[in-house]
Parts: sequence; C-alpha cells; structure tokens
Amino acid sequence: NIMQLSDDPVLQILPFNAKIRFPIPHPSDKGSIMYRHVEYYPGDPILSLVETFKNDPRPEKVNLSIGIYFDDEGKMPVLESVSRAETARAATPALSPYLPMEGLDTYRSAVQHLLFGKDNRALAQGRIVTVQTLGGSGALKVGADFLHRWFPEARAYVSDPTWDNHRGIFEGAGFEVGTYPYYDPATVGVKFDEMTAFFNTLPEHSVLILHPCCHNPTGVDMSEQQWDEVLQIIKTRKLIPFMDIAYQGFGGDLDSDAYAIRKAVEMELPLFVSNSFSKNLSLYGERVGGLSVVCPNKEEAELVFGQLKFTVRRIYSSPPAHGAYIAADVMNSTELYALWQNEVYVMRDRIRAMRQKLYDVLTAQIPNRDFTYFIKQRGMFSYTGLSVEQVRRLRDEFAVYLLDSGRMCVAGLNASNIAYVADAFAEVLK
Ligand code: KET
Repeated sequence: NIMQLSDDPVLQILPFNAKIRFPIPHPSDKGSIMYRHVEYYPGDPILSLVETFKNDPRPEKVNLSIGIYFDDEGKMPVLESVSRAETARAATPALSPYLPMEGLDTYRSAVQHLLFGKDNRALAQGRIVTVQTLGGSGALKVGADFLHRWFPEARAYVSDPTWDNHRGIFEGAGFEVGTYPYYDPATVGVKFDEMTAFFNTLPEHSVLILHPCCHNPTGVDMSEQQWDEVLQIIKTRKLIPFMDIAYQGFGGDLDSDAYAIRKAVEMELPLFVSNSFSKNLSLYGERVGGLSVVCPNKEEAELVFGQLKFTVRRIYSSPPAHGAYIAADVMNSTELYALWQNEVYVMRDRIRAMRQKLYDVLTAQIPNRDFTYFIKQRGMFSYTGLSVEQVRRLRDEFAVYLLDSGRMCVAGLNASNIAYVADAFAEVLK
C-alpha cells in the first residue's frame, strides 16, 4: 500500500527477516521518467527504527533497538583509554597522508594479537594476513568480494536468524545466500543437531558466516564443546568458516570470546575473521575494523594478501587513518591496553546487571513464567520472545523500542529506565 509506505514511519519498519519483493510501488508520482525503474528502498529495519525513535516526542522513550552500548546515564561513553590516546595524538599536529591499501601496520598487528593471541604459531609462521577495513561491515564486504571472485561456485549460509546485513553484504557481493538452522525458540538454545546435520549436507567450499561470541540477534552462543564439534565438521567437509566478531569482550572475556577463532586456527582451518572496534572501543563513527584470513602457508598468504589489497583498491582505495591510530595506540600500550580491558569489562558487567534486574522484576511480576533466558543469553542482545504485536504495543503504548523480531539491545537499559521497561514488558506479556 503506497500511502502506508510514505505516511506512517512505524509501518516502514519491516519485520527482521522480511523478504522485500520488487518492484515496490513508488511512494509518489511526480512525472519523472528518468529514474522510474529504480527500485524503492523501504529503509533498513535497524537504522530506520533509530530515526523513528529520534523523532518520538515522548520523554519517557527508551531505545533498545540498535546495537550501541550506552552507559548508566544513557550516554554513549568516551572510553578513558581512547580519550588518553586522542589527547596524546592531538598534542602533535600530524600530516594525513594516504594509508596503504591494507591500512596501518601497527593497527593490523594489534588486531592479530587481539583475535589470535600474541603467541599464536600461525602468526609466527606468517600465514595470517590482516587488512584494516571500514568497520566490521567493510571487513565482511572485502571478504565476501574476495570469496565470490575466487570461489564463484560457492554459496554462503547465515544463521537463522542473523544480523540482517550479513545477508545484505553477501548478496551484494554476488552470493546466493541460504540459512542454516540455529536458534531454537522452544529451548532458547541452539538447534545443534539440526544445524550439524545441515552442515553435513553442504558441498566443499560453502561459506558459513558464524558468530564466535554474543550472537546477534539472539544472544545464544554455542558451548566450547559444541564449537569443537562444528569445527570438526567444517574441517571434514572442507567448508569455509567466516567468523564475524563485533562484540569481543562482552560475552566471557577478551580471550574466551575468541575461543572458536583460536580453535579453528589450531585445527588448521582456512578461516576468515571480520572484527569490529565499533562497540568495544565505542568508536562507531570512526569505522575501525579488520579482515583476517588464515592460510595454509606463507606463500598462499601472500597471494591472498595481494588480492585483498586489490579488492580494497577497487572499492575505496585505502581506509581512514584516525580511528586506526587511536585503536593501535590503545592496543599497543601496556598501560592503555590494561585500562581498556577493564573498561570493556565494566560495560560487560553493566549489561549483565541489567539482565539480572530485568529477570528479577519480571519473575516477581509473572512468577509462572521462566525468564532465565534473560540471564543466560550473552552479549549486547536478547531475543525476548516477544511477538511482533507485543513489540508494537511496547512502541505504541510505552515508547519502548525493540526490533520487530523481538531483539532487545540490553545495553540501552539503565538504572533510570529499567523499572519502567520491566513494567512495560510485564504489561504486554500478561
Ligand atoms: N557484525 C555484527 C554481528 C554486527 O552486529 C554489526 C553491527 C556489525 C558487524 C557491523 O559493525 P560495524 O563495525 O559498525 O560495521 N550491528 C549493529 C549496528 C548495525 O546494525 O549497523 C546492530 O545490529 O544493531
């Protein structure tokens, strides 16, 4: 319906997994013929909701939509570690030459240490290559372009459900994208047997997009034993694991959140890793990310590295410098690194505390319902199990914003709004 698309901002928000069918009717008819064939873009389900939230005049409104960490005052924090690095840098005005296609050296090695561990053998063997990218999204794009170019027959598979843009980026790179079974609403766990059975049907070189920690949107992660089993199947069937880690440090700790990555390297898998510092350095707008590829040997690593640079050259030539300098300064200083690590754990612990609070209030109000999943889920997100109708009621009646899928960004809760949100939840759940 044309009027609905243009008039009601809430109706523009599509369900999380909505398939958009083209052609979508144009929202207006102004008589132009030039761009008549251009398909209407109804907006992104996450980013559009943020806009709707901004325009909501109700003072009690609560944003639990986008994956951004807010502190207990409801503000996006400037980390002390980051601010010290910024101050030090600002003291010496610097030129801003182009970075090389692959990005800043000191940044790339810092990424490798954080993901794989400083003393990883594969690093010493020179078979892991890393390029700096425009956030985690840029890493996914460069990796997807590379894979589609060199494995043109391969299909890509994302978890059901996943972060919507996984599909978007891989389809944009020319992939046919399927889903693999993952989330089980009945147990609020992983459909492990179904998932592994599915992986066992896939042809060689199928690309699996995996969340090594803090699964988005469900908050449901695999155990280490489950990872071991999955990685063994991946190895046996010669699949290509592509691990997207955007929340390192928000689940367990910085090392344990990299368990699946390090285990895959130990098992000599041909691994792709996209990482993002948007959340754990609170540097969203700087676009600081990386793509790492673990290769069987140094010779192949050099071939891959060359093609990654070429891929970057053909998209945006070279990455932005500032955020990479800041991230490198934090990671490469013993003092700032220790400070940063602690700041990440403060964010993680605050999210955990909010989970606990929500659980406590809801359990007190609706004692016959099991809310333990709120405390078991990990990272920034919780799949609340709320229906689209309940989510819409939260938005319309209480100005509490979740994604239509029922995904809540737990980091949007704080001491001032938790009681209000919990009451609103209880109200729509009753
Ligand atoms: N991977 C995952 C799993 C992810 O959740 C995000 C962002 C990204 C990559 C992108 O990272 P970046 O470094 O910003 O390019 N997710 C949140 C924000 C968004 O949708 O863009 C979100 O899910 O709300």
